[in-house]
Amino acid sequence: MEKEKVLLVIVDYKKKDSWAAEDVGEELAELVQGCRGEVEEKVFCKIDKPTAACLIGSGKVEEIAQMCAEASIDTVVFSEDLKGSQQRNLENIIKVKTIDRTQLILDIFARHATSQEGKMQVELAQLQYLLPRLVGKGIALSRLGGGIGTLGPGETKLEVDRRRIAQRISKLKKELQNVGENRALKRRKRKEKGVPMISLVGYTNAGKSTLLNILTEAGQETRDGLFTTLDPLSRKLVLPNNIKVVLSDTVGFMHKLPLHLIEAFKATLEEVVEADLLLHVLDVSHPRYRNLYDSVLEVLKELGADQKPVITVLNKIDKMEDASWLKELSRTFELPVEVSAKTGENLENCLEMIGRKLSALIVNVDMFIPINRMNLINEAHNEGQVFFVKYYNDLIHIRAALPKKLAGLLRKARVSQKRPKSKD
Ligand SMILES: Nc1nc2c(ncn2[C@@H]2O[C@H](COP(=O)(O)OP(=O)(O)OP(=O)(O)O)[C@@H](O)[C@H]2O)c(=O)[nH]1
Ligand SMILES: [Mg+2]
Repeated sequence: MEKEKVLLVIVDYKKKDSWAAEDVGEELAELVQGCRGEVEEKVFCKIDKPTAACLIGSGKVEEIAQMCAEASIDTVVFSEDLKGSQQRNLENIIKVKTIDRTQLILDIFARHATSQEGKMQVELAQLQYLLPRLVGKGIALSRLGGGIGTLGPGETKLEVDRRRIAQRISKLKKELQNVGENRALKRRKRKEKGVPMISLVGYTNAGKSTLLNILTEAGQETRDGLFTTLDPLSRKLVLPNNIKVVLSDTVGFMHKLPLHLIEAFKATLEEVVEADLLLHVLDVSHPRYRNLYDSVLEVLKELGADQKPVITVLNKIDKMEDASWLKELSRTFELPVEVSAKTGENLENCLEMIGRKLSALIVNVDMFIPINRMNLINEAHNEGQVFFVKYYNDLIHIRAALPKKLAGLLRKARVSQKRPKSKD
């Protein structure tokens, strides 16, 4: 299939954004590539205030219309959200399909959703984006003939009226709540036993899934592109100091991540909110690493997870020609550790840091428990690290590193008896 030719309109509200307009443009171009489009032109528009009709001034719109005609552009993408009326007005003048950044991101999510839950979350975000834009007539999205920004939950659904969309939204919310409750139940069980939970967070494409794979052989898909992972995946991992933890990968963050998406992915992102420790994976080889870092902090704040203990994993150091400035740089991050998830460089150090950070949640036990409490030994194998078990007539001797809560249960069951005499 031939790539769609795209013209980007980068709207630059003077001083409103911490990102430079060029950087916004560059990331927008990456998003377009993620939708298999080709950026042909970039137009920068510095404005003070948005206009009601077209967001940008009418002179600029005419200019864009002309450029589109000359370069046979298929799609215009705005860096800022457009209202339904603005989108219609722009299309009337430019005569080319015009979408905004949020639609582009939703499109990539729609392309990458594979699980039932992922698909429902994306559909919910799409419909919530669509609903306020349907005011009045009810827009026929099929008019645009498909392609970037129109990849939706299916034409039949998109052609229904506002009321039916609202019904679909509440049905999706209910279904997602059910899935979310299931996940919450599993999480609660793990929590009850006190197994430490670690969440990988970070900008999209930072290397979170690559790190999960190298540490746990999870086999998670990794790719050079945006929003590869949409579904959370958890794996057990034993740290060098014998602490058993659960490590979870999840959806990547982005600068100004649309609120619809954060809301729709709430159940998925609960993993982050409930984690004992966050591993903030940052691609330090990226020219705008500091912006990426700050954007992730903003999303964490949005989620109410900005006060959690965190280790900053400065990733992709193998890509850096001169790593000497890294030492200097790393001081500016919370608990930094430099690694390469690709080559495995310095991962032991990273694991040790995690172990130290979590050691308060784990205790070592060396005790005897009655033989009828064998269930505790099973739990110890599942949730902790067992170094030694020996069975006697009516007692079991166990030495292990266990989550605090489980250790507490063992302590309650323990017998103060001295080690029974054995023949060996
Ligand atoms: N050179 C180098 N490349 C890496 C490293 N870690 C990850 N990558 C590459 O970076 C790209 C993105 O990696 P992923 O693990 O998919 O990134 P992610 O953070 O899971 O991304 P999303 O799922 O989109 O949020 C892939 O092409 C990886 O091979 C690293 O340490 N060095
Ligand atoms: Mg990933």
